Amino acid sequence: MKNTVFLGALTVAGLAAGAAAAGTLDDVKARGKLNCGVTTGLVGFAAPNANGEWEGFDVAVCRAVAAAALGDSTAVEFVPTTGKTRFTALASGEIDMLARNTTWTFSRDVDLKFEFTGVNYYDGQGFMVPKELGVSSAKELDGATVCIQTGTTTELNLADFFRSNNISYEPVPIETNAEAQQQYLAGACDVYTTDASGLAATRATFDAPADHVLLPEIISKEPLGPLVRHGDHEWGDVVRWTLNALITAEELGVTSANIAEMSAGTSNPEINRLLGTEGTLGEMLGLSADWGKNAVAAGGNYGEVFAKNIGEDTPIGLARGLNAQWTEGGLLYSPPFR
Ligand SMILES: N[C@@H](CCC(=O)N[C@@H](CS)C(=O)NCC(=O)O)C(=O)O
Repeated sequence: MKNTVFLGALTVAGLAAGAAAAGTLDDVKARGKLNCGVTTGLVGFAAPNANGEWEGFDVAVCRAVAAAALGDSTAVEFVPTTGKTRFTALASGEIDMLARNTTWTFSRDVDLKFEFTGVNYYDGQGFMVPKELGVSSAKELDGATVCIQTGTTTELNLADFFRSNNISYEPVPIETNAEAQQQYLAGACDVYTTDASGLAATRATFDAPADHVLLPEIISKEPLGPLVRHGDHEWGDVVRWTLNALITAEELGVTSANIAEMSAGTSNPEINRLLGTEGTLGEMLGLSADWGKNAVAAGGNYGEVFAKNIGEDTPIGLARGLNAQWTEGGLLYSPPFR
């Protein structure tokens, strides 16, 4: 029992060691459904729409994996998890994967015994304050009350930031984003801090978004991505290469508009391998030849998923920034499909 790094880690590590980690791909196929852990609700990333169907940037990862593994992007059971419950849900086998704005950190990977299969959003922690407070920098927050979600990296970064700047704060611990929003708008805390993407998504749902400002400081690196259980390698490959398929599709210009046509075969061998008209990549993964085609057809390539759910033309309004393709000055760089 070595972990003191992360709250709740003792139970989680224990469960991970005991869970039947191997064979999740077989389990998913036998069940005919993917159990995908998401947030309890963060508009743009994962939230049920007016018809009760889950939608969002993280939801799209679940749907793409279901399409790759089962040929059906609707064969997903969405399991809401909080910052605190998500790791136990994954370690215990209640969910097959977690796609919930979860930061890839050393201790989650190594000590909690998970396997991050990539990054679907490069983020960092920010601060939101009501405009009327007249604060223009996080360094002016000495003595502030801060709404903060428990079981997150946010908690740990906040403590580091205030300590290294020699200022103090009073945490107002909360469990879900909905609760944070409520408490913050009710004035129970002066500041809400979380991943900058989460702040943008939350602010977009306010009646008067312009009354709230995001401070300039980004105090951490938050590479957010899907994860599976450590040791669950075949399944991890399916999740990893499904995300890579969405990223590669954007790089190669495969879109939901041209995928049907391109699936008949193109003059680009990598597109053909991605879409399954050439090579045996599907077979290597234990999937059908058209797994990559199905993954991309589920919600479009990475860029389409981004634009539709959180991009500049949505109320959330996020720029691609670090999440642009490497060819466009960003960090998105899928290994080759060969
Ligand atoms: N990336 C951080 C924070 C993730 C997090 O919990 N973010 C909040 C605020 S954006 C959230 O997703 N809330 C949704 C919910 O409450 O279910 C982590 O992995 O610890």
